[in-house]
Amino acid sequence: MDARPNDLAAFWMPFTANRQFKATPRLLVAAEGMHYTSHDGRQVLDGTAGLWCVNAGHAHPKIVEAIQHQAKQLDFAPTFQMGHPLAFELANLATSISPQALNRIFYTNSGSEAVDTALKMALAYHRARGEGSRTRLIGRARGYHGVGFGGISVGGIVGNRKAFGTMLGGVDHLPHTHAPEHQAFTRGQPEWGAHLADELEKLVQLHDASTIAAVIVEPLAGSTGVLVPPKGYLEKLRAICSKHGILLIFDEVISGFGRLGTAFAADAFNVTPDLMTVAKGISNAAVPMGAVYTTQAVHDTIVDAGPEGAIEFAHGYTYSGHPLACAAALATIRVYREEGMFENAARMAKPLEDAMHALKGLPNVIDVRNFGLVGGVELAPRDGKVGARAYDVFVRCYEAGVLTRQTGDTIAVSPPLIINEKQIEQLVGTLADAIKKAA
Ligand code: PXG
Repeated sequence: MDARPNDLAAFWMPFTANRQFKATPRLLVAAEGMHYTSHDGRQVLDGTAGLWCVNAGHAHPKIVEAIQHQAKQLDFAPTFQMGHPLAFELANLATSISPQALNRIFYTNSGSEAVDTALKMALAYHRARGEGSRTRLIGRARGYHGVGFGGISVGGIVGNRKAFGTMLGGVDHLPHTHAPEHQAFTRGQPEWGAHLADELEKLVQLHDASTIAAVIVEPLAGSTGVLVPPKGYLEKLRAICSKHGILLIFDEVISGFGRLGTAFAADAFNVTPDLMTVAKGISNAAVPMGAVYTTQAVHDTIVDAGPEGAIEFAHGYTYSGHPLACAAALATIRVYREEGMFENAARMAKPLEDAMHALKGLPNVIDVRNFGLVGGVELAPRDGKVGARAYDVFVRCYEAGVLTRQTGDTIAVSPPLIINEKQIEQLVGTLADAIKKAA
């Protein structure tokens, strides 16, 4: 076999500046707890939980053991017209920590698949109710819902859309809620912006409720640079959706599983959607997994509408409920519970908030945003080049032993939920130094 470890050409890397990366690669070779080991043997503090997903910390022994055991016991079993016990056991456990109304769960392998599944459920639900005219889907500017055609259609990040044609038809968008002139340096939820939910009423007036199936939003938008929902905004969206028979989908791929100091953003903001997409933290990213939670009403409407013996929802993936993913997720949720990780996230939210807001006043810092165990610091772009300064900060942090995440001109931090105060100091202290050096 011709394995060429020093030749980086064949791997076409996702969401990466391939030429730039391959000129100066950064490789991670091991991980444990709060730290990665880099290929040059350095310990790197994981300030991003991988990609917002390793919420329990790396290589937790109970999760590792569960996967090892399962690989030996039952490597794969179909879930189409067949089943295996762990898939049902996980569904029971996963719905025991979700908002009470969301007591049914459908498995996928990623957040992108969860989003496309939820959008299809919304269409199938209305059709089963005899309202097949409800086909329109509403997303939001700056929304990120993965990279499937459904997800990029309702998504609102131009760079993820412009190269890929005309998208799904019949999609419209709400405006985003980011307004630095009213909100800059807010701790937690901004006071300003709830009225932006009224834009949904305008879309209803434009299209008529009888044509609208669902609204999808991230309760807290992550990828677009940490946008915290204004006070009252999600409540208003909920009320308008309910008034017009529109399903509300929360995309909790990032906000789910403790990220905000509660099991879900729905708990943190006290607003319950009709469907909720998750991934990442459900299995601590140890084996890929995503899912859609729904209300019993959505489930029963679709399932009860099918004739006896017929497949009710013509959708699913070979690996929906993969045994290894189920084993990882079961162990993960138990670990979250047994070790009080959501509670630790809630305790660490304030120290992280204080540390992040102390960045105010450093060169080029134009905003700091935070909620739960998520922080974002936005920098003025360098020489009109979007992202160049933040990329510089990201690289400097990495070289100084801290992994952060750059999105546009924002540096986001979202550490594993097991972080302690000293590690928060190191994370944000390193970030502060890098911001000064990148001035
Ligand atoms: N919805 C949301 C809200 C997400 O954040 C997805 C869907 C798609 O999930 P998959 O598993 O298909 O990637 C995501 C993914 C970042 C970053 O640093 C965020 C994501 C993925 C990679 C990087 O902002 N979110």
